[in-house]
Amino acid sequence: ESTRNKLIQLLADSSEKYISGQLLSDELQISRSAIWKHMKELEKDGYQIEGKSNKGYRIISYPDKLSENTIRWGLETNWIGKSIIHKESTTSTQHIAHDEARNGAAHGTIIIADEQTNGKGRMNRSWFSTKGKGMWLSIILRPKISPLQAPQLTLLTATVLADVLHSYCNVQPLIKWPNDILLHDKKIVGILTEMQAEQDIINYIVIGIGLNVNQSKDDLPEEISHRATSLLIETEKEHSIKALIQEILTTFEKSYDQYIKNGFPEIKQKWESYGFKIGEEITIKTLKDHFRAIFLGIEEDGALRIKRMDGSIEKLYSAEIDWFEK
Ligand code: BTX
Repeated sequence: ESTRNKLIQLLADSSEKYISGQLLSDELQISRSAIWKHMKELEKDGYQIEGKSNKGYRIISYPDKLSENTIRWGLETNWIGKSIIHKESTTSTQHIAHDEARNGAAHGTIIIADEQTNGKGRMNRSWFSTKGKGMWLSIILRPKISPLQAPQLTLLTATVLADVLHSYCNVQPLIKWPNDILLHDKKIVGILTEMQAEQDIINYIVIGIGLNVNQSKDDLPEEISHRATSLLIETEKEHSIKALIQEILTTFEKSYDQYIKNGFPEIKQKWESYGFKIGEEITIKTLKDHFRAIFLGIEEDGALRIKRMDGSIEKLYSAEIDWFEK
């Protein structure tokens, strides 16, 4: 397994150029016929490899299957996804991310799984993560911002997903405060932000993103099928999860760097351009209250801005919103 990964890494590093069998055999300390056998194995896994007797080997194309190498290949970022952990199956990428972050994982480390058996939503809810049909991703961040600003990163993440869905998949997403992305009123993305902080410093933040990609209607569990959707359902075609991950990471890095440089105003503006039900009457649920109000948008710090029926304006930091009469 590790020889194989080193081999792929060497081929990936030399990119378009051929790398000789002799060089590979020296680097990996295995025979040239062992190299040849590895190449055959890679081809079985969907790698397209060209071998020329006087030049050596090169990768022509990667399989669509997710792995550390296939995600890294073609990912042009400066700091995000420089370290990638991929699991075929796991309880939750959030669990792995917390373990890794506690053990010092770098800013920008990502954890990705084909399947989660215990995917987490907010407030102990669960997140259905069908095998191979969606993007189940966690990003470890170590931002030098105050813990009070952390919710801004959730809003930022929502704008990144909305941007990618809009420009890359040609759909019209809306963001439901604070962090659900909807297509035709149905949830396609969920975002879960978890933080480890002390007073004024953030140790780390883990942002979990679940994006439904290639589920058919039948793949969605009954209990969510009326409120959930996927890219396949919306666009009637399959999408490459690997390409989506790369697009999302690239867009995330740009947006994050801008946010660190320029602060929240640009994110706020973008968020509001996608904001669902802005200017309309919604139902608001807080821990101790349940009422109707007008949704005005978000505040400079990312809080929810509402107008009560008596005309008073309020800022809310944690609330659930809905738009049905209950
Ligand atoms: P949330 O609490 O806003 O949403 C959870 C609710 O959404 C569930 O109670 C259910 O009604 C509905 N739901 C569950 N699964 C799906 C789905 N696949 N599509 C649409 N609706 C669904 C949102 O929490 C945060 C979700 C984050 C998921 C990512 S995946 C990678 C990372 N690892 C992990 O365990 N969680 C995050």
